[in-house]
Amino acid sequence: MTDFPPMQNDLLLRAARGEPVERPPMWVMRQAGRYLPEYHEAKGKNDFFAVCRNPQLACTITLQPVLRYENLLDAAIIFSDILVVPQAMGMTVEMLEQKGPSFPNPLRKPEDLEKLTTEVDVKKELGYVFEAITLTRRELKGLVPLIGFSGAPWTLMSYMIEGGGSKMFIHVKTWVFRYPEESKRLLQMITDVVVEYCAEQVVAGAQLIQIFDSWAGELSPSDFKTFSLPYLRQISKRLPEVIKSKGAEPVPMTVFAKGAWYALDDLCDSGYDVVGLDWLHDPAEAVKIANGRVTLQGNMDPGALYGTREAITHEVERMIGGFGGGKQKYIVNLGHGITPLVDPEDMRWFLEEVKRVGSLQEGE
Ligand code: 1CP
Repeated sequence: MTDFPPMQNDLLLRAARGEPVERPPMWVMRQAGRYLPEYHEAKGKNDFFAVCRNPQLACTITLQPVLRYENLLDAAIIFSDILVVPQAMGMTVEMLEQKGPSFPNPLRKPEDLEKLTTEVDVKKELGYVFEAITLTRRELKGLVPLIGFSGAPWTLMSYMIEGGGSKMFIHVKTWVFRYPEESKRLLQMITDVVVEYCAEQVVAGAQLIQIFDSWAGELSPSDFKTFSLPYLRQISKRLPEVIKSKGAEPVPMTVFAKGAWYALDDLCDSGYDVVGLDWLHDPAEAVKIANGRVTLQGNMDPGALYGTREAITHEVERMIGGFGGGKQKYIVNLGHGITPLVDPEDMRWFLEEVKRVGSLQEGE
């Protein structure tokens, strides 16, 4: 195991473990990325996945928001993408400028499963992610914890079958309703890779793992229980064991199942320490449902960052107030990733207001 510098700020880890904190920690999904001019500068003309595969560049971009918003952000998230897992399983994924990810040969028929690599050598295929994590953890010098992540099996399956982003999910729904058994076989193949991938991220230095189920909301409550939840549960159950078998210490785990508001109760019992919420949840309602079982993370509408300063302040007060002031079992975030064209100074205002409101004592 590598020795890393001691932590100067461990608010995120304490909140994730359910310990009381002076103020709620904050970070923002997709905080390293397209709204930052320094991201475009560092990326230059490089292909997106070439940047992911370059540990030095990935480290630089991961640090950008932490340095720009010094003393405001309480976590870094490693710069990478959820689609490196399908790549490791043998699929080609390209990132098209202005269009997003594209798979030239998506899985369209159950026979296509034979094209996937069966025994994925995660350390070999994704070694560049682990190198980037170790380098970034060192460069962070203990400033804030480093988050590792993976896509959830259902979300990754959707991309692998649709061949990119989707509005109607025609192809993956065809699988779910025509080939349910083959769908489960694919979900299991992805789950096995995700467990190994997340474990190696922790061995490399990741201090919390977040699983992004960005397309959870495309499933009915009943289908979520069949095609997503069992695999999310498998990950939370197996991951700590696999981490220990590699001689490392398990870390807190977060699940973010976007759109699956109906599943909050189940997610609170799914073995994760933290449950991420999108902005369709009313904070006070979510607190009631969670009833102290997990730490909640979220959930301001990312669109509020296009609003006035007054509007942002109002939303921050409403959010933190709804989560009961946030001194326990709460992590501030947006309800989904920060979107392009947000003014980085408006993001600063958001973070400053979170720090101010989150530091107020009861009655202030
Ligand atoms: O700070 C960070 O969070 C940056 C690291 C990061 C993360 C956590 C990136 C960089 N991508 C992700 C996760 C990711 N990627 C998710 C889960 C989170 C979410 O729901 O937003 C998803 C669904 C993807 C897939 C993806 N990659 C999309 C969405 C496409 C669609 O379906 O509409 C896109 C546009 C990308 C490209 C991408 N990934 C990351 C960045 C900075 C970019 C933009 C690339 C560029 O134009 O430079």
